[in-house]
Amino acid sequence: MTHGSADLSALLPADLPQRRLLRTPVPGPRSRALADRRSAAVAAGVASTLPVYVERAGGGVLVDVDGNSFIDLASGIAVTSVGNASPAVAAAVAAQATAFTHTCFMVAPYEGYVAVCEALGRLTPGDHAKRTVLVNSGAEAVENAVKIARRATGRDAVVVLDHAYHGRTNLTMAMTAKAMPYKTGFGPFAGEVYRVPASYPLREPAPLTGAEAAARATSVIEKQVGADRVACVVVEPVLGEGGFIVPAPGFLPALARWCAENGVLLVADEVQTGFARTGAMFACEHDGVVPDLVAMAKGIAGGLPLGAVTGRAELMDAVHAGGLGGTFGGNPLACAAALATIELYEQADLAAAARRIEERVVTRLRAVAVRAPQVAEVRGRGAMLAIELVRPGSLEPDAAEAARVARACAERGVLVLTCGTYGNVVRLLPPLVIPDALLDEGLDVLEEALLVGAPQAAPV
Ligand code: PLZ
Repeated sequence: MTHGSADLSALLPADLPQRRLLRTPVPGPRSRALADRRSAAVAAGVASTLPVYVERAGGGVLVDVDGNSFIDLASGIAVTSVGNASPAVAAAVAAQATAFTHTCFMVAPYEGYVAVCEALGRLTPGDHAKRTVLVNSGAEAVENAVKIARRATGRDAVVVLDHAYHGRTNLTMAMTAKAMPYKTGFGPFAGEVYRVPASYPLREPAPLTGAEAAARATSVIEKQVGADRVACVVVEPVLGEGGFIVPAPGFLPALARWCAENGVLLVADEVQTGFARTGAMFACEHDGVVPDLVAMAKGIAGGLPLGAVTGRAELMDAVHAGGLGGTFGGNPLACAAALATIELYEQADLAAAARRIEERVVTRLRAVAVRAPQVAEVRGRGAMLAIELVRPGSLEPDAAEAARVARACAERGVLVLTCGTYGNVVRLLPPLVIPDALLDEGLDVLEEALLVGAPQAAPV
């Protein structure tokens, strides 16, 4: 092992070459045929980033039905952090599938559910006594965190941040900031949800410390809602879909202090930031913040659907028996996958891998940014990294440029995603086990996409 890198190759499927390879134009003929079948069968409201159909995936590559092998800098939106088709996860799921696939934990319980709850109690921030409930998705985790917060405090109001994303169910749509595509035409939305300003350092009219940005938010709560009506403040420690926005230092601690002083619960939505993604097991750790409740999903189970809420025992247990649950919540296959996945995060120290990825990517992209006038900022934490694109010489968001860069990468065999309230952010979420050479090749392609065909600065 050399300094700054670690050999994680044992965690990759042995029979799948970790390489970029284009055999056909993107999309190839088989993918185009599937696209035709799709348009006659799949609801038009479900959109896909990549126009190809996947046949296999493993480690840091996706292989399509035409034999093209893409470098995966998306991880299925921060899910396959331990690598796609991780051998340890696949084996755990296969073993569980032959033992039993489902009983419903509310009908006939099993050890896997309990073991996942034990692990999450140990891994989430804070040494206090904790309890956990398992669900199926990120949105369901956030919904349950709000239910628990309301029941435990006896209060109704829920405070969320500008640029927040919390899901697509009715309550979580209300909590999500962006109308198109998430909310437009889907109302009316759940009530008692209040939005306050976030900390968005690039776009503040004047520089604001984290404490000042928190005071701006809490003053809106006090004036427009009333602190004593608020059950919880729900925050993404790094705003995800909103643009990978890292708040100014001190923002989250000041918000946490205000919550504690006012009997308001702090709920961390760690659905995207959790599980080693940002270089710590949970992103709140970077700010030394201990949330009352943590909502989790995505990276928890190596690609199987699982969500969770972990929180202070007295809050979680304020809910009456039978008040939490669901048919599939904590499905045995998902629990087996989660236990294998969590073991990988810990044993292979994938948080350290995320920090190495950050160093590698940020160094590289900051150098590119000097030559790419449309890059306003390179930011993020760990392996949750982004570049915000603007019209050169201004801060005017350039969504078309983000779409162009993502498309150019896809055509050259690299999958990157966009995000942001203004749609102008290109984000990178590589699997934490991605080989260095593959990551570097992906960055070569991204660099070329940024430098060739970009809009030029307007002449002065
Ligand atoms: N909270 C912070 O990032 C999911 C959304 C993809 P689910 N983000 C990806 C899309 O367009 O639907 C997310 C998140 C945060 C909650 C969620 C919701 O998680 O598992 O998609 O319900």
